[in-house]
This record gives sequence, C-alpha cells and structure tokens, in this order.
Amino acid sequence: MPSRRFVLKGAVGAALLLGARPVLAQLAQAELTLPFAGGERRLVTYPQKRPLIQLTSRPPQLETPFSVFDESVLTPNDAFFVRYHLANVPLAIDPENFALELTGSVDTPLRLSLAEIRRLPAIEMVAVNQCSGNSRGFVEPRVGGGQLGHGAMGNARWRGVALSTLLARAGIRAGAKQVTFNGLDTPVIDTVPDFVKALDIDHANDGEVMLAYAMNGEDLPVLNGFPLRLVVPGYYGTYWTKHVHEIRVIDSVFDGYWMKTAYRIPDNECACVAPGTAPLATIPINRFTIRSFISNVKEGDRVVADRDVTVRGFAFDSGHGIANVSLSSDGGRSWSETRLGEDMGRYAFRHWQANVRLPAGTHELKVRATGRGGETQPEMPLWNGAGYMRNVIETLRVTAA
Ligand SMILES: Nc1nc2c(c(=O)[nH]1)N[C@H]1C(S)=C(S)[C@@H](COP(=O)(O)O)O[C@H]1N2
Ligand SMILES: [Mo]
Repeated sequence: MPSRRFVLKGAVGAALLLGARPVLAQLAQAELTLPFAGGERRLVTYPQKRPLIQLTSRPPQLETPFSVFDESVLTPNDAFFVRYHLANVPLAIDPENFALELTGSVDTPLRLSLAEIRRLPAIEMVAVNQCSGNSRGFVEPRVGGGQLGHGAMGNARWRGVALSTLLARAGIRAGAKQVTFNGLDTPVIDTVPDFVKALDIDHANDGEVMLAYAMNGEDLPVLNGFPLRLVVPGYYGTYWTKHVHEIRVIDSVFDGYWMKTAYRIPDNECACVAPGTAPLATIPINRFTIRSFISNVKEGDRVVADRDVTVRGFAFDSGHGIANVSLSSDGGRSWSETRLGEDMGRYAFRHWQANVRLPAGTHELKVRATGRGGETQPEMPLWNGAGYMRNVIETLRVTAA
C-alpha cells in the first residue's frame, strides 16, 4: 500500500534533482571514459541511485555502467538508467493525492487514486526498457543527440495494471484511434512542447501494455517514474511514459511534437539511409531491433591462452524471443552456438554462456543473436540521422597470453 509519503524536499533534494553543479561536483565519485571520442564522463549519485554515468544534469540523464549487466539478469533499481526531456522533473510526489485521469473518447471518464489502481487485477512481466538512442556514441559518421554508451537500457520485473483493464472500465467509444499519455514533468519554457506520446488503440488495448507501480518488487524509483509509469513491452523507451497522470482516448492520430516531429525513423525495412542523407518518408519509431552483448569481458582484456575461458552475456529482441546466440572468436570467420540461460519471458534479457580456448595472440570476439522471428544482427552498422536502433554485431578485442 502506498502509505508512505514520497517527497524529495529540502535544499539538497531539490538541488540534486535540478542538477545544481556545486552539489553534483561534490557527489562526483569518479570519472570514466566511454570508448568513443568525447566519451569522458563523471559518475554521480542521485537519490535512490548508486553512482551512475552522467549524460546531462538538467534534466538528470544517467546511464548504467556496463559492468552492472554482468551482475544479474534483472537490472537493479538503483542502477537503472534515467532519461528525461523536460527540465521540470517532479520533485515532490504525494501518493495519497496522486490521481490518474482517463478521459476523451470513452463512455465513463475515470479518475483513480493509487490505492484504487492497486486494488485492480495485477499483471507482472519481465521486460527490457531501452532508449531509442542507446549506443548512439558509437555511430559513425557521428550524429547529434545524447552520446550514449550501451547503458541506456535495463531489464526489470514490472508489476501493475493492464491498460486494457482501465480501458474496459471506461468503455472505448466507436471511432477511437489512439491513446495519449502525459506525465507530471513539464517544460521550463513554453516554446518546448510538453512530452506527450501516443499508441494506436489496438496496441494500447492488447493486454500487455501496462501501468506499472512496481519494479523488481519495490515502488518505482522516483527517477524511473514514481508512482506510475507505462510499460510498452518490446517498444523503445520513448513510449514508456513516467509519472503518467493523464491518459486520453482520441479519434485522430495524435500530432504532438514528440510523435509528429521527434522520434521518427526512415520508413523502410532497415530504418536506415546512406550516411549523411535524409529519408524520403518517416514513421514513428516502434519495436526494438535484436541485440546481443558480451558482459564479462571488456575491450582490451587479457585472458589466459590455451585454457577454457568462459564468455557470457545477454540478448534481447522486440518480443519474438531469442532463438540462439552465436559467438565468434576469430573475427566472424567461424561461429559456434552458445548455451542459453533461463527464459524469463519473450521481452526479457536472455543470458547466454560459452567456453572458448584462444591461442596466444590478439583475437576479435563477436556475438550475434537470432530471434524466433528469424531476424538477426547486421555485420555492418545501419545508419540513420538520429542514431536510433543500433544493433550491429558487437566486437571486442582481447589478448590471450
Ligand atoms: N514523463 C516522461 N516519461 C518519459 C520520458 C520523459 O522525458 N518524461 N522519457 C522517455 C524516454 S525517451 C525513455 S528512453 C524512458 C526512459 O526510462 P527511464 O528513465 O525509467 O530509464 O522514459 C520515457 N518516459
Ligand atoms: Mo529514449
């Protein structure tokens, strides 16, 4: 029960969330360099978070240090990445007075307290949240936007109410086309449009799109959307509205800035164009591409030659599920299948593991996932102007000695 008041207040709390420089400078724990030009970053601490990689301070944007992904298949709440667009992020949220409104093209508009939402039938699901621009810092030729490493993703167990449950209570009227979602954060200047996103009505009503109030068995961290966030399994994080308090059923295709202008991808099969060019037509970004990573070996690591070395990592896709993950230790000339770990559901990270024996010398390790829908990862990176949806086969160089 949301009995306890969650309020981040006082000079320190406010300064932390607003990212006042002197406070953050004090809290900078360490520095690190992401492996691309301009990759120098600080590790900073925010309320409910361990030290994370700072991308911006106003609004707070944090990425997860990659080593976290090797600790556990579920990304801990205190290490989960943080992404915001608008500088007015909610500092004080009172769960007693919070209300979710569902209005628009419905028979019965709803206004529900958190306690009422928690009394509705709950669903639970492990699903990956990933920012559209995850790994953008690796894109060549370089593109504008947050220069992220691979840490703008995370895998969590979400618990909440299916949006379809609320839509059924409200009663969707004939002619409904989309559903829009708005959170408590607001722009600081009125030339910046409010962050409102939309899903098609059938998608919103599919029984999997969820209003989550819990993450890995606890209340959502404030920076990850307390007290309620949308979970859109298999879809990029841009749709996962945090602090969601207004839901509207509409009879048109929503034309707000964050749907019509931002978060668009080339309207073709690869969502790509020749580097430096613009697409003829675009559509809203939607499902994840398939990806895989090695988590226990880093670029430049040394391993023991002529001995079994365990290599492990994880893969995920948009919800077909992972069919297999292959590993190459000779730069992609030969591949062998790895052993998959526990299946936590088709939207979750899937662990994999393999043993390799490397003769003395330098070797290129590559990992490639194939989904149950047949999709796999390209050898050469695909390019688009926003640096979205990166899913090239990742390569690491190690030295065996
Ligand atoms: N209210 C609100 N929700 C939001 C955003 C935002 O700016 N405001 N950003 C979205 C984007 S682009 C991403 S990638 C995810 C990130 O979720 P996280 O911060 O919990 O990791 O939140 C989404 N939900
Ligand atoms: Mo994002």
